[in-house]
Amino acid sequence: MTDLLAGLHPDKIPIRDGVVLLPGFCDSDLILRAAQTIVVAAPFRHMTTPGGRPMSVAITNCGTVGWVSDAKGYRYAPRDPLSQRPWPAMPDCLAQLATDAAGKAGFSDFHPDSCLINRYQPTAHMGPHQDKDEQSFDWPIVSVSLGLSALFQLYGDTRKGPALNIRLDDGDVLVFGGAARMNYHGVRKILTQGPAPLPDQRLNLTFRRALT
Ligand code: MD3
Ligand code: FE
Repeated sequence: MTDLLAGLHPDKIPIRDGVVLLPGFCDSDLILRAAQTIVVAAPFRHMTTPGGRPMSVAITNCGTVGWVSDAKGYRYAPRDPLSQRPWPAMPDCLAQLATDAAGKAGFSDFHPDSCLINRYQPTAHMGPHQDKDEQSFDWPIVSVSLGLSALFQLYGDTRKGPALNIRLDDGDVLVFGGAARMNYHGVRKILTQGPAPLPDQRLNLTFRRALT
């Protein structure tokens, strides 16, 4: 420990088996610039759930495949359904960030092939769910938070029972793998107090290995 106050600002917080929070791990200005180039090529859109309702969260993707939802269900697809073009490539700096964060959390050799970008306006939320559209659950998921803070909820193997509440702030990275990979989780609320580089929205980037 380099100084007496370092313990008050840990750079790695174990949350539970398989879940590690890396507070302020990323430079949000750099990630934001990379995200903006993606959004120019593949704009945010509100996808429709298989049940026919628009999601309150708007999304886009980069990488070899991107997560999509429509009347046919949830899946990863190689092309943007809006443009019929391949999703923008994942910038090397983003792939590197995900590999580095996973490594710091104890998951070596993570090489994402997909990044889902979620945009939350202050009234948006994401109900409790599992991420199970990937071909293998052996890889972790790396989540990067930018802009407004969120109240994130982590459940266990069911969406019943108590949730762990975690506030995710700008620049925070959360890594999920191993025993927690199939945990239910959701975004309860966007927190509009406090300064943020993005004053009126939250972006969340989740790096995934969708294909084997
Ligand atoms: C826990 N996104 O896109 S990221 C999602 O903040 C999603 O936008 C939320 O859940 C967001 O699917 C939460 C944190 C996260 C991502 C994947 C997980 C938590 C997870 C997979 C398993 C367990
Ligand atoms: Fe999820």
